[in-house]
This record gives sequence, C-alpha cells and structure tokens, in this order.
Amino acid sequence: MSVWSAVLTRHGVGRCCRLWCGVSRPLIHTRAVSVAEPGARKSDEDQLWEAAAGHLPFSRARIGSFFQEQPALKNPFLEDALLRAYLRRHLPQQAVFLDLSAFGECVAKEVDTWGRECEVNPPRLVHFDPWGRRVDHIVTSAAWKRMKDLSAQEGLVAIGYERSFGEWSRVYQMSKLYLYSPSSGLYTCPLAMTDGAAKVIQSVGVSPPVEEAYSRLISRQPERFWTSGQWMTERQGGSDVGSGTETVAVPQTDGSYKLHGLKWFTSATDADMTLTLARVQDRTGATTAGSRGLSLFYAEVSRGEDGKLRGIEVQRLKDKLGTRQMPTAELLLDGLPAYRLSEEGRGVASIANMLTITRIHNSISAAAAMRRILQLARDYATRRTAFGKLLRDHPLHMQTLARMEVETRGAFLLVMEVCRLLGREESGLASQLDTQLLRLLTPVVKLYTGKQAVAVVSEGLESFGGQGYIEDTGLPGMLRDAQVLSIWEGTTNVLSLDVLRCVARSSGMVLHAYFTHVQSLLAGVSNVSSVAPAVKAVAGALSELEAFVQMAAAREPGYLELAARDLAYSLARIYAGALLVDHACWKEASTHDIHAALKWCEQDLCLVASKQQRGYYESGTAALDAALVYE
Ligand code: MFK
Repeated sequence: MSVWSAVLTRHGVGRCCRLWCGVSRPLIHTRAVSVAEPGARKSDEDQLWEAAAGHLPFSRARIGSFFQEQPALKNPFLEDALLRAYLRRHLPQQAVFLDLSAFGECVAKEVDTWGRECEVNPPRLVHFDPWGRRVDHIVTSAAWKRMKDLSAQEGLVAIGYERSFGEWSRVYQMSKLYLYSPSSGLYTCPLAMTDGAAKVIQSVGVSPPVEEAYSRLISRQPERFWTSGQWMTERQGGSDVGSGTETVAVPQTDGSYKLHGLKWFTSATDADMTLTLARVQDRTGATTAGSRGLSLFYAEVSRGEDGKLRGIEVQRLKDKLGTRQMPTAELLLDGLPAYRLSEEGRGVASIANMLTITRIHNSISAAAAMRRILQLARDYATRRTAFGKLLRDHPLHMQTLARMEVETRGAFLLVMEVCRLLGREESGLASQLDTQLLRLLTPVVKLYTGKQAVAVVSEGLESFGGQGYIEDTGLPGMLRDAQVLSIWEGTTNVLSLDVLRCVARSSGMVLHAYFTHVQSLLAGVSNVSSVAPAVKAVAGALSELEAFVQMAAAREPGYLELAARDLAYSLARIYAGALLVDHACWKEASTHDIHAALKWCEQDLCLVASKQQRGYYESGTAALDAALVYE
C-alpha cells in the first residue's frame, strides 16, 4: 500500500469526501498546508501528512506537474510544402523565396504577437473630448498601427503594382498576404480595400485629384502609405446596392461634391481615404433611382482645424461576432467633400474592379485560415498525448487532418489560379479566354473558399479538444474571423447569382472558357496512370456539367436560379480537381500530391447533375421550400 493510500485509509478521507460532495475527491490538501508553530516538534501525524503530500499530484500550494505544451507557430512559409512547390513551379526566382522565407520568420516570431494584441486590445470610439466637444476619435492599438507600417515596408499592396515579376507579380503579392493574413489582426481587411482602391483609380485614370492618393496607396514608405475604405453598404442595401443606396452628392461650384447619407458598414474606418457610391442631385434636387443612378466618389478622411472630422460623424462602432481587431463603423456623411471618379451613373461598374480585388483577397484569407489551423493542429498532434500515444499516432485523428489538408489544397490552388489570371490580365498578357475565366472564377472562388474556411477552421478547433474553445489560446477567434469570409463582399447566394449574371451577360462565353481550360488541363495529364481515377472523375463531372448547362439553358428562368448555388459549387470542385491533378503530374510532384488529387476527386464533383436527377430545381420545389420554412 502506498503512503498516499495509507493516509487515506487511516483518516477515512475518501469516505468523508464522498459524503460531503458526492464524489470521491480526497480532501487531503486542506490538511497538507496546516502550519505548525515555529520551533514546535512535528507530530507523527504531521510528518505522515507531509510525506504523503510529497507524493500528491495536487495541493493548494501546487497545481500539479503536468502542463500541456502549446501548439507552436513555425515559419508558415517553410511549413507549407504546397506553397513552396507551387512557387518552385511557376515563380522560382530566388528573390521571392528569400523574401517569403524571411517574412514567414518575421510573422511567426513577431507579427503573430501583434495580431493577438489587436484582438485583446480592440478599437474603441471616443465621441467627446473631456470638455464635451465632439471628436469622434477611433482609438486603435499600437499593434494595429505597427501593422500599417509593416504593410508598407513589406510592399503588401505595392508588389501588385510594381510588377517586378511580370505576370506572376500578383501570385507573389498574394503569397505574402497568405502568410500574413492569419497573424495580421485583420489588417488584411484595410489592405484588401487599399488594393481595390488602387485598382479602381488605375482603371479610371491616375490623374488629379487622385494622383497623390494613388501614389500613397502603393507606397512602401510607412510615412507616406495610405489605406482606403470602401463605403458601399447602407441601411437598405448591402447586397442590393442599386436600390439601397440613399446617399446623395450635391454638386459644388468648383466641380467637387458634398455627400450626405448614412453608411451602415464602413470597415477599417481609420483609413485615410475612401471610395463610395452616391446619387448626383440635379438642380431641382432630384436623383436617378436604381443602379444607373449611382456614381463613384473619392473622399479623404481628414480633420479640420477644430479637430473634428470633415463632413463625417461616427455614429457607433459595430459590435461584431468576429473581426473585432478592426474598427467597423456606422458613419453619417454630413457634407463630406468628395470628387466624382466615374461618369455619372457608372458607379457600380467602376467599383466592380474593387470588388474583384477584395473578393480575391477574401479568398486568400480563407485559404490562409485553413492552412494556419492545420499548421497548428499538426504541430499540436506531435505534442499532445492521449490514450497512451501522441495524437499523430491515432489513425482517425490523422484521417481528419488529412481531409482538412485536401480541402485546403483545393482552396489554395483555386485561389492561386485566380491570382495567376489577374496577373496575366494586368500585365497585358491575358487572352480573351483568361479574361472570361477571371470574371467567372472570382465569385466562384470567393464563395467556395469562404464556406470551406468556416468548415475547416471549425473542424480544426476540435483537434485541440477543449482548449480549442478557450479564448486566450487565440483559437476561437480564428473561427469567429472565418465566419465573415462568406458574408463580406457578397454572400454565398449573392455571388452564386453573380455567376449566373456573368454567364448571361457573356452569352455563355465564360462557361466556354471554363470548359476549354479544364479540358486542356485534363489533356495534359491523360496518360498519367497514378492519377487516372481522378482524371476520369473530373472528365466525367465536366461532361455532366456541360449536359446540365445545355439542358438548363432551355428551361424557365427560375430553374437556373434554384440551381445557382450548386452550380457554383460544381464549377469550383471540378476546376479544383483539374488543378490538383495537374499539380500532381508536375515533374517534382510528391506522392502526397497524388494522394490529395485522388482524395479530392472522390467527392461528388458535379452537384448540379446529381441534384437535378432528384428534381431539386423543378418549379414546384420553390413553393415546397417556402412552405416548409413557414409551416
Ligand atoms: C472584413 C470585415 C468585415 C466586417 C463586417 C462587414 C459585414 C458585411 C458588410 C458588407 O455589407 S460587405 C458588402 C457586401 N455587398 C456586396 O459585396 C455587393 C453585393 N452585390 C453585388 O455584387 C451586385 O452584383 C452588384 C452591386 C455588384 C451589382 O448589382 P446591380 O446593381 O444589379 O448592377 P448590374 O446591373 O448587375 O451591373 C452594373 C455594371 O457593373 C455592369 O457593367 P455594364 O453596365 O458595363 O454592363 C456589370 O457588368 C458590372 N458588374 C457587376 N458586378 C460585377 C461587374 N463587373 C465585374 N465584376 C462584377 N462582379
């Protein structure tokens, strides 16, 4: 019998405890800390208690000797075999590898801590100064400000405009953002809008009054660098911008405008400038309704000599599920000085360039969130023991992580494909097919990766057990932040309808580009036996998709609308399958690449075909769905 059980038996501690609280919990710690009189001889009993305490795992003075090692964030570039392989294949320049490797080290060693600081020290709004004057000051953390300087120094926007790597410059820029995003404290949100604003200005022409702003948006000098907001959503319109925008633009004699309206979601509201939409008033005060009445405006966010924001009142900061690191505000525009950038009535078409960029950034953040939770989970699996062995030695745990890995790989290759196409378009190398693919894939990739990120990050939290649910590990915030990815910049359904719209507007040419490109990817790998089942699956799904599209084109308009979401998913899964197979057949591909391609292609790649066969999109189903919801 051990000293411990001898003591318990002798004092009947277990029994006493059972009577007291209903469970067998030794109360010996209450005894072990009793303090003897100084100099007094210890009784036999005390000595026995002390001896026993030496063997105890818990006491009031000790909390046990086991502490779980936490998951370590290592250099995310060196930890990412797929990213490095992708770059070795397409952009093997040493400068890129050196930069990403050094940046990855900086992210793991330093930036990640700043990101955490942004989370625990979120922005707050100070409405009044101590003497009652309205100041509307959004106070942000020191870490948030450091993120701005870092973004400039690292060229996180600039790289896309310097184009030092030609058509691959966007891939380089987005690779860097991919490493940065999960540690950035959501600073990638203002960077997305900054990049989008630079793109819009470039497309409408870099001339006064935005010449200076443009040079600041793409600057690498922290003291010059500006960020931009994108104030599009109003109380009536987040998705339906055309009918929901109430803001009016009142012409001034000098050719500028003053804006009056209420912007409901303005993210990264501490930006230096913004692009926004408004309706120009004519002399009678009338405006044009709908999308065609909207124009695009540029405005600087500045303060007058009285310290007050010019033409802006910050109503309140939003109380959000996640992305709390970043200020999102409701703004009253009360005579905000602005310049019109688009032709009158061409606001939506002009801001669409910004949407393309922010949706690609969104997709990068989605793929990055998946990659990051996996990196942490796989590290943790080498540190955590359960049931006598490390988590990495439990086959079911490894199966779960492997499934997450396959999802992440598909997302990564899809996003990089869009970045590749964007880079080709911007460097003047895009064929018509490339341009059409870019238009179609941008909403597809955004909606698909946004949803995948929530699922993968949620699954990832489970691999930490209860710790995945504990705030100060930083893990729950990853799930909260992932949830915005399927909402911000277009929800899943809005983007699914955007897919239909671009198919219709191009008279089907975007789909023609899609089929042509997937077929060319498959043709390049048709003789590779190791991926033959995957090639067969993608080719089969592609044929099903083609047949579905032809059939659906002849159906009533509502038919395709009901199929829109499944169609977008099918487009994403088939394209990702083709990319995974293509990557698995690259000369330096590993057996893991082959395994990933095969696994991906085992799922239902063409959802629309299987659901159409079950009558999901027939006209009666809409009424049945509505009746089911409102029963
Ligand atoms: C990260 C922190 C987040 C914090 C919390 C935030 C919570 C969420 C806050 C938000 O509200 S985020 C904003 C969400 N809203 C959106 O993303 C907008 C969604 N709506 C759309 O995407 C609509 O499709 C859109 C407003 C762009 C267009 O609708 P319309 O008014 O019906 O316009 P229309 O007639 O389809 O297109 C007008 C022109 O734009 C056409 O050009 P043309 O006149 O030359 O033919 C279109 O081709 C062009 N266009 C439209 N969408 C395009 C596009 N061009 C390229 N790409 C596109 N995606």
